[in-house]
Amino acid sequence: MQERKTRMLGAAVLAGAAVLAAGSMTGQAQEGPRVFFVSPADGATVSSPVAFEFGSEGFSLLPVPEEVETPRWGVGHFHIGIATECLPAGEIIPQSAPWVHFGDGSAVFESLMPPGEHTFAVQLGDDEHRTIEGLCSTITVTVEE
Ligand SMILES: [Cu+2]
Repeated sequence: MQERKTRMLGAAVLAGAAVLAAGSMTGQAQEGPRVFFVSPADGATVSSPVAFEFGSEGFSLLPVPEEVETPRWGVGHFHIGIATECLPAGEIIPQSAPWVHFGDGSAVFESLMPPGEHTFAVQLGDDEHRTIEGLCSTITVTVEE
């Protein structure tokens, strides 16, 4: 009888741990999906051509289909804004400078840049290239002579 009680207590402790784990997972989920620069780091000094790598969490990166009837939910592709800031949510990202689309689903890019301090934006767009709330981040780097 005593042994059984101990086992039940063990189960209760495990259940408590599971609740705690679920609680911390909920905490992560509240942060939601995000996009970011894997490199360069914000504030870094780099040489030209500048090599970029984009990253994301909580979002599927897939090539844009040839024909889009309805943009797929939770799916998008990267865009880089060169020497510019994030666009507001809900806007269509222009198919022209300073924006470059990665409709093939890629996450790397190289760009020749003049020396000086430049801001870059990585912004997610859906199949219609429309920006999504919260899915953009910027870095400012210094390109050396
Ligand atoms: Cu696009």
